This record gives sequence, structure tokens and C-alpha cells, in this order.
Amino acid sequence: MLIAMATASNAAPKGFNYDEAKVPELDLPDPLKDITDAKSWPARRTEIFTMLEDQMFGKAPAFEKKKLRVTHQAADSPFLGGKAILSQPTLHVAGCKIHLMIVRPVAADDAVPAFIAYNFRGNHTVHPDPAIAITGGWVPKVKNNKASEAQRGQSEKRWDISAIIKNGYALVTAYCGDVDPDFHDNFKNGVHANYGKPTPGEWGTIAAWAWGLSRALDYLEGNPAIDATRVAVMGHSRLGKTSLWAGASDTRFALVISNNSGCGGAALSKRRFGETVQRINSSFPHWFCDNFKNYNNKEDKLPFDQHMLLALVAPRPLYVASAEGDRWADPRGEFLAAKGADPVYRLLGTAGLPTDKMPAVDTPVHGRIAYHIRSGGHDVTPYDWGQYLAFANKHLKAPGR
Ligand code: GTR
Repeated sequence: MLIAMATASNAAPKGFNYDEAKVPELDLPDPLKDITDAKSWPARRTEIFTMLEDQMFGKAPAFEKKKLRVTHQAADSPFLGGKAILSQPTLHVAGCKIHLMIVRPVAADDAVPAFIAYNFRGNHTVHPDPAIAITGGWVPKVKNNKASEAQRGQSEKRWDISAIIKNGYALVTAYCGDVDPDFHDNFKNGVHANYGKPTPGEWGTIAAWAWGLSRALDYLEGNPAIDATRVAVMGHSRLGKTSLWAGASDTRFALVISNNSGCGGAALSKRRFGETVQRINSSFPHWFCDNFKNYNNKEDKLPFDQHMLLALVAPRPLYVASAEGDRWADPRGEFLAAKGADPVYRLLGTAGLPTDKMPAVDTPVHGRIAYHIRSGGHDVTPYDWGQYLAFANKHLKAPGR
């Protein structure tokens, strides 16, 4: 995190590159390889998915939806001064309790579309409303790793709940640590505890978090207030890497948003700009599967790059967002990856990303793939939410899409 903050200045942290002139010449694998028609895409998609699963994120276990048990933390309560309703179901899955916070518009006749996004430190950090339950699990960056009233509403700035509700969407959030606490303990806690230590091709923490989002979607499929066919999965930073993998591994997510996801997310690894594979695998050895460590300082050997992760979302709407000051996450690498997924979107009959040039700061381009680079640093702002809502309004508004 310190490194990410240091990147607001112009200088790259020692040993890392922020100089476009020093980026190696790119030789990106072709996501289409030799296919020329849409009907050949599913087989090629499976090939790419399997490669990313085995070499990067790790395979997650199958889950039978009927094993999902649900209890409620509290009765529903009015939210946002009566404009919305808060409900807090708890999902009991594979030894974990995933506490959902669902805020939905009060004035809805039919099931509403939704955004689902994890938070970093507990549902109570998302909004100051005292009805939101405080997480009981391990949380980072607080005394004794124990959440308390002191953090209530702390990350409110990152969640434009009013705008989400005003536009007719529900917000579904959960603390990512409910599925797997974000530190390396050799996979003894979180959902991994239930399945045993992963083999080198099995799920790391990001795949576990993505799996948790799918369990939330399993639940939403049975919730009459939410239209589970119109759920956008969104995530910031490490949770943006997660939303991309969730969208790739579960095609029920109707729209996928990556906010400043960077290395291991939307940014091309082979550029070695900002955070590198070696760096991410040593700072966060639990995020990816062990096979991914084989590419430490060997990005040129990767048989894929992140444009192929983005292509796995096709033809569903995809939003990739960068921030100008977030050089650690390589904004240009994120744009180029979005552009690299474009041929797949076009083969599947969509407009893809309708620009060849990286857009100027604060000038979004929205096709079936959307991209913007916002002024400011590594964060989620009302500007970002404004773009996501406009994009979702275009693609998710009609029931059944
Ligand atoms: C940084 C990490 C990034 C990004 C970020 C975050 O330390 O290097 O890949 O995930 O954390 O999640 O805030």
C-alpha cells in the first residue's frame, strides 16, 4: 500500500519503471489465434480460460447451490432517509459466513438490477448508518485487527450509494475478508481452510474472493427484489482484479467493471511498467496460484496477457477505468489490454472499444468496452460511479438485458 501511495509522485519506486521509453517491445499473444468466426469462439475461450485458471488465478472448487444456507443478521430497515431499504443476509458456505449488505430502492415495483462489489474493511465502513452490522472477523489496519465503531462510514467517499439508488439499482456489498482474510497464512483460514492447502494450480485468495461473489449471485438468484440477470460486478484495485476474474469465471455476471485494477488485473504484465509479476507475487504471495510465480521476472514467457482475461468477458459489457496518478497500476497498459480484447468483441458482433488512441484524461469512451482515465490518484470517486451508472443504464436497464 505504501508503494501504491508513493506512485502519486513522478518517480518510480527504486527498481521499477515509469518510463515509456524503457517498456519492452510488446509481442502479445493473439486472443483469436486462428479463429475467424463467432461460432469458434467458445472453444478458444475455454482454452484461454483454462490457461489463466491453471497458470495464474488457480482453480476454485465447484459449489452446489443447494448447499447455500441463509440467515439474517437483522430485520430490514429504512435507509437513506427512507429512500432505500437495507437488508443483511448472511450466507453460510463452506465454513464461511459471508455477511451481505444489500441496499435497494424503496420505490421499485419490479426486481431491480444491481451492482455487487466487495469492500476492503467491513460493511460498516461503507456508510455511517448505525444499523449496519460491524464485522467480527480479522480486518487490516486497525488495532488488534478488530473492527469497531471508529471505522463506521470511513470509506463512504468511495460508495456513491445515493446515485446508485437514484438510478434504480441495488448495491450489494460484502467484506472480502469474510471469504478469505487478506494476509498470507498458508491458506489455513478463510474458505481455503474448508478445502485444504491448494496445489500449485488451485485457487489463491483472488480466486477465492471471486468464488465468494458467485455464491452471492447464487443467493441473489433466489431474492425476488433483485434481478440476478442484471448484476454488474465491480471492484477497486485488488478487488478489481477480483471482479475481472469473477466476470471471467462466472458468465452470469451481466457487466464487469475494473477500477484501477493494475497488475494482475487489467494491466498488461509484459510491459513491466509499475508493479511487476515478481513484485506482486512477493508482496502478496497468497493472491495468485503458485504456478504464477514461475513467471517472476519472466513476463516474456507468459503464454497469455491480461487482454485475454478481458476477452473472457466478451461479449458482455466491460468497463476498464484507470487514474492518471495511479502509475503503479499502469494506465496505458490497462488501455492497451482493453484494446487487445477489442478484436474478440468485434468478432462477436459488438462495437468493442471504439477508439484506437488512448483517450485524454477525463474523456471517457463508451462502446461495448468502455475506458476512462480519470484525473487524480488510486481511488474510487463519484466521477467513476457516474460513468459506471451511465454505462449500466445503457446496457442493463431493460429487464433480461
Ligand atoms: C497495492 C498492490 C496493487 C493493488 C493495491 C490495492 O499494494 O501493489 O496491486 O492491488 O495494493 O489493492 O490497493
